[in-house]
Amino acid sequence: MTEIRMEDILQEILKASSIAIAGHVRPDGDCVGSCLALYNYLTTICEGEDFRVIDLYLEDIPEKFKFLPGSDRSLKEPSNRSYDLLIVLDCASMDRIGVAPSVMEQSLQTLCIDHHVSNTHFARATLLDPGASSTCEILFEMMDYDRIDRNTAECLYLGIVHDTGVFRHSCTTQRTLEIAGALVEKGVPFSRIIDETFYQKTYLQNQILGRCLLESIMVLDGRVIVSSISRKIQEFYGACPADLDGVIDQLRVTKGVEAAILIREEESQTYKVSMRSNGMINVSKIAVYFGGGGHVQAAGCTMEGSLHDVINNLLLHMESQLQAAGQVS
Ligand SMILES: [Mn+2]
Repeated sequence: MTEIRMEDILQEILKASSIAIAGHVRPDGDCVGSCLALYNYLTTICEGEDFRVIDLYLEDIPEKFKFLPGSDRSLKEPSNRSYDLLIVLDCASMDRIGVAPSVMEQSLQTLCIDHHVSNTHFARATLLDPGASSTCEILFEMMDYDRIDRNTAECLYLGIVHDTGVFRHSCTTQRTLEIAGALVEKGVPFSRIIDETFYQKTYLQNQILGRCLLESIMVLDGRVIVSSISRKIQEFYGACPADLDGVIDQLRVTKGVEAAILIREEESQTYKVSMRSNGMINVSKIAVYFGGGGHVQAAGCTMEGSLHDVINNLLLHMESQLQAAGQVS
C-alpha cells in the first residue's frame, strides 16, 4: 500500500508495457468518463509504440454514454491475461470492481485513482483525492494539458458534469470550474453533453415523472413532499426502476420543501423508499432506522406493510426532526 504523488504518476504508468484500465460495477458517468479519458489519452500519447498493449475493461456502458470516443473498444469479459499494470478508476473497494477481478489478481502492479473518501486502499498503490469533484478531475490534473485532445476532453467533461450534478453539488470547487473551462477550450460540445446525457429523458420517463408529480402530496405544513407509484402503474407504462431516476430530485426542488419522499411499490406490501433532504432533515438517520442507508441528504430503505403505514412511519421521523429544528409546532 503506497501513496503516489501526482507528478510521478504518468511516468510510473508509462513504465508498464501492458496496461489494463478498469472501472466499477454499474458504471456511472464519472466511471465511464474517466476510463475512456485515460484510455484515449494513453492510446494517443503511446501511438506508434507497437510494443505496448492498452486494454479497457468496462461493464455494459449505458446507452447515453456510447457516443464517447473509445466506448466501442471496451472488453466486457474478463480475460486471463496478465498485465504489468492494472489501473482501477473511480472504485472505492475491491467488491466494486466490475469485470476485472481476475485481471486484478494477475496483474503485477495495481493502481487505484479515486475521489471517494471511503476508499479502502485495496490496490497496491493509490492516488486518492477526496477533495476532487470526480475521478475525471484528478485525471485532468495528472495529464499534460497540451496533449489532451478533444476526444479525451469530452470524456473528462462528461465525468465532471455527472459527479457534480451539472456543477450544482457541493463537491464543485473553483478548480472544478476552471478545469471545465479549460476543457471547453478544447472544443467540447458542452450543451450537447449536458442535455443528452444528463437532462434528456425518454417519453416514458417523462410520463412517469408527470404521473409522480401529479400524485404527490404536501404534508407537515408543506415541509415534506411525498409521492408513490404502484406496481400496477409501473406495469402499465412498462417502466423499470431506472425510469424513475430524477423523479425524487424534481420533488426535492419544490419550493418550501425540506425533504422529499418517493415510494415505489416493488411487490405487494413491499416498498422501495427514496428520500432527499435540503439539509435540515438527516434522511440517512431515518433510512438507517428502517434498515437502509445512504448520505445525510440522499438515502433509501425498503419497507413493508401498507402504503399508508409506510408513509406514516416515515413522517413520524421527519416530524420529530423538524420539531427538533423548531420548524413545525
Ligand atoms: Mn466518481
